[in-house]
Amino acid sequence: MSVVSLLAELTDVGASRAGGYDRLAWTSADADCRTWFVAQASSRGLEVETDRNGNLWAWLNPSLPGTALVVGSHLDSVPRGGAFDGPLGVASAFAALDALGSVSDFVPGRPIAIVAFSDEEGARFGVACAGSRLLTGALQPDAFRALTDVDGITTAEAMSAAGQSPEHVGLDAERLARIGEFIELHVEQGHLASSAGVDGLTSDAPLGLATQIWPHGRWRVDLVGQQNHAGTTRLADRRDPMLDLARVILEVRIAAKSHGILATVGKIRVSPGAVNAIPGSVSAWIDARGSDETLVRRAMAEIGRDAALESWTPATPFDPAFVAELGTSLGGTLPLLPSGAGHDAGVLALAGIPTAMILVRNPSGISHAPEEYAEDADCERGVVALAAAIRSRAA
Ligand code: HGY
Ligand code: MN
Ligand code: MN
Repeated sequence: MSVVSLLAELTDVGASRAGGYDRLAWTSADADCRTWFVAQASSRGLEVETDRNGNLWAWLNPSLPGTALVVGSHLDSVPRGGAFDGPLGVASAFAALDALGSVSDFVPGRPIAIVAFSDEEGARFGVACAGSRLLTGALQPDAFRALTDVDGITTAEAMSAAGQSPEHVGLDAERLARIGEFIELHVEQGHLASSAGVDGLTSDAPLGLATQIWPHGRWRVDLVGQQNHAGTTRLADRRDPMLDLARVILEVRIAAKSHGILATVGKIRVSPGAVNAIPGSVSAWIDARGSDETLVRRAMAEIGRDAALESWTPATPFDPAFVAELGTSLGGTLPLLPSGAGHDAGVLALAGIPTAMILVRNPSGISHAPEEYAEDADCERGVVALAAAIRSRAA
């Protein structure tokens, strides 16, 4: 089945009326994505399982000796996310196995698994790559179970409601030991490369290999005022945290510019959130990233405000030898790019697993938005490359 057809099967899953996709972790849309994964895996005779952390696995020849080659990505999205961030990697994995299955001389010499990591975006509970971080022990069970969404629902309650026990989340050393290498195909996100002085993907070079993931973190700032009536409280008597929020948002942009990093206030929560009440409190979340960890830390120190760090990803280089080997097996011409976006591949790399990412050109330069896009022909090229990568690593 082509990757374009596989993606088309997800067109209506979690489609937002406002455009894009709402496939947040442990919601009904997430469940529908999981149903799609199981159906694709089962129809290919792959052995399907959900691990203790909610990650989905589809195994080809699991009883073969040796460690597995794992390919895949994630299926969840940010609110109003794009169609490709995550699903392109999972759909391409199924399409690549289909392509190899039709090649008579492809006989896997090791187990192969397709994975869909759970809650990569951290859009509902705030911590990115929750499924892969639990798997590798980078996220502790208690810290995970304490996370809540905007309605105060805990991860444990959301998982239980979705039929997945949260009881045994955490490091899965036995499963980790089975993973020999991981290759994640992913849609290119932004033209960061060009700003980093590296040519981004172009129509002449629609595929690339990631060299690293830039350090990035998420901070929360809580601002407290005095809730009061909007129509009866004199200006002089107000303690309005919204004014403070306005200053924080400006300070974030100024600090980002002066330190040469990227920083965003993309999420706020206002209490009580009534048009006729001065807020009593406001929470804001800052996403800050950059090529240099020191610059990110310095910028955040400049903003101050007791910003509480909620999620941190250190600078994550991919194993250069593994990336080089993969590049050679793919013809030796793919451009090498840094990734400003975080990925499960980064979590596995930090756990010591040889990991690489195949990036597929996104001419829109937009991601985490409905306009995110990859051309059919480039998606097909990605499958050809992934199939070649699997063949070179698993034959
Ligand atoms: O936020 C990120 O960089 C990724 O898309 N989770
Ligand atoms: Mn992604
Ligand atoms: Mn994403």
